[in-house]
Amino acid sequence: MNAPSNAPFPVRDPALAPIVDKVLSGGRVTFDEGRTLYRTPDLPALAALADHVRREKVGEKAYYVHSLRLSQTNVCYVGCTFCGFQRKIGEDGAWDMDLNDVWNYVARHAHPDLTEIHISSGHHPKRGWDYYLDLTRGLTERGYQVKAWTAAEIHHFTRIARPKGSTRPVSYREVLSELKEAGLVALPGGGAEIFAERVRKRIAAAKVDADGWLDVHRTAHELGLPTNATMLYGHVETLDERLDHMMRIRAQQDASGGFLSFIPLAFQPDNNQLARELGKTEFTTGVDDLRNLAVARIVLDNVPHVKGYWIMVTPELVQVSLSAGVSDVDGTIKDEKIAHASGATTETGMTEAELIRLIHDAGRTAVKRDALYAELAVHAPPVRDAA
Ligand code: V47
Repeated sequence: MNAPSNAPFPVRDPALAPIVDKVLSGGRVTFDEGRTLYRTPDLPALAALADHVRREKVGEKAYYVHSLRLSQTNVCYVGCTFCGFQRKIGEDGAWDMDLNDVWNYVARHAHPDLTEIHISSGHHPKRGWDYYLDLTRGLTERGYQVKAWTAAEIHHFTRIARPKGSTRPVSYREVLSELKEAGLVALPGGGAEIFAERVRKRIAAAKVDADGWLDVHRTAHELGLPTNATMLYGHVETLDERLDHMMRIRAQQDASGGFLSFIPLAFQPDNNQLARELGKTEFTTGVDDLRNLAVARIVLDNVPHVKGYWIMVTPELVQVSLSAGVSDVDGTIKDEKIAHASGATTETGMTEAELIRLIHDAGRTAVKRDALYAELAVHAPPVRDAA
């Protein structure tokens, strides 16, 4: 039995029907309505609603970028319990590239279509501020768009950017301005984890707190640097804490407007302390992944894109999620290390042809973008023969 609703798709859950009608008429969901989205048994209607919101925003386009992931070090002093990537200096498996190592690495992965270098690495306790500026500048000079430095790293930089002998704290604004001057074009969304203090204390106690994370992004937006936002889910957080996380991002976006995309990150449960503490060996389920992406698309009505991160939830799930709110499939990535250090079972990269096929088989137009969503090439899906 369908519940009464004006939707152009069936809605069976009577609790969902008024929310569907509200969203279809342009309304914004409240926290309580978000709870209903997370709990409804009517997953097809939830996905159809998210799909409607996606279509209103981007039409039939699904975006990807030709990218390279650079993890120049896995040395990190922060000690987040969910992370299997981190090593201490001198520990087995630790690495730390100097600038020449980085230039050689990038030259090894060079490709005529490579546009974005996304840096994702550790907080090295010894590297000085100039190293990060030189790294950003050097990659920019080689013709790449640098999307780099999470809010947690920006927070770390305010400590190391202080001139010797100075006691004056360096601000987020100063650090970000210098990086922008060196060529930085955007910030990735990492380090957000879950904002709720209860969870943060357990999984990322020594990382920048929620207010600091949001403050860095606000400052970046004010300086004209767009950013992304992530949410790490599938560990100890409650559904209310996921919603609280999204609501804070939505409020920040209302205020400063520079988020380009939201990326839910599914907890990878291998080789990390949190998985051991929880006795967890299973990945998030497809329904949880899909529901989470759909809820994000509906709740985050002011964020242009929801990204399906195929590295963590599989290309197959991301392909299906293109009909449940997702408008971006990230990119070729090439050499992902963080998720794979915690047991990700996917490849560490995909070719552009594979990404285009994934998008086309979902019936969408594949749009190659740069780091700032400028459109570089449009690949319409091939016409299927009727037989
Ligand atoms: O901040 C670490 C997460 C993030 C695990 O901005 C884990 O376009 C799951 O931020 N299980 C880094 N997640 C990756 C990241 C990202 C990814 C894709 C796109 C963008 C973007 C940003 O990875 C970290 C942390 O939240 N992470 N360990 C784990 N075991």
